[in-house]
Amino acid sequence: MITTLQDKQARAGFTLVEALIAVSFLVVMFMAVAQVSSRASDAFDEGSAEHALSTGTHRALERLTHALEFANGTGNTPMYPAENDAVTFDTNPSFEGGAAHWTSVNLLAELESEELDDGLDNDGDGLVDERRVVQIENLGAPEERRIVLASGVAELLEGELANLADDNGNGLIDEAGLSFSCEGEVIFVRLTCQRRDEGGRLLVKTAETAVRPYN
Ligand SMILES: [Ca+2]
Ligand SMILES: [Ca+2]
Ligand SMILES: [Ca+2]
Ligand SMILES: [Ca+2]
Repeated sequence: MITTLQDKQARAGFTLVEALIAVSFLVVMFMAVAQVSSRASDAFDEGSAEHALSTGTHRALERLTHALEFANGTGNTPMYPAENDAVTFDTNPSFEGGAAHWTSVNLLAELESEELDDGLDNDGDGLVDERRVVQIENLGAPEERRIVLASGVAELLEGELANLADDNGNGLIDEAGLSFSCEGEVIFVRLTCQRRDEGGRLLVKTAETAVRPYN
């Protein structure tokens, strides 16, 4: 078979077109893969931020519950206001020297260290006037101990506005992001925590539990 110069040129031209198509196809494929994996990693970031928030909120509530379980009514008078954002009680007596020594415990929410109660995000974490939950043992004594149980705690419980009305329909008016209430010997604890995900979206998690102290 005789191949003319024209044929050779045509074949070479066709090969070049093929190569261009193949390269374009590869570029498109690569971009599609990159986009999918970027979307997947966004979803993963979002999912892991939500998971961390949920885990942190439940863990904090568990630790609050655990502290309250050992609250003792036979030490100093326990203070369980009907509705409040803080509780104080005595726990863990030691009997050194024959007399009972109690550990006083305060459970409360306070502003995070760089945050002011001014409607602004002072510490630049994307949350406004956020609190942290602290367990303070022996407040004011030399052996005072502070344990942070949760951070990013909302000023008000989820769904609540500061308007003297019960916006979230739980029977409490303008309750705080950490809220306690009592019914008989049962203490109800509610907690709303927040954080921003990688994309800046506000994530909110609320958990609630009830506890009856042993004593
Ligand atoms: Ca803040
Ligand atoms: Ca602030
Ligand atoms: Ca309410
Ligand atoms: Ca309200």
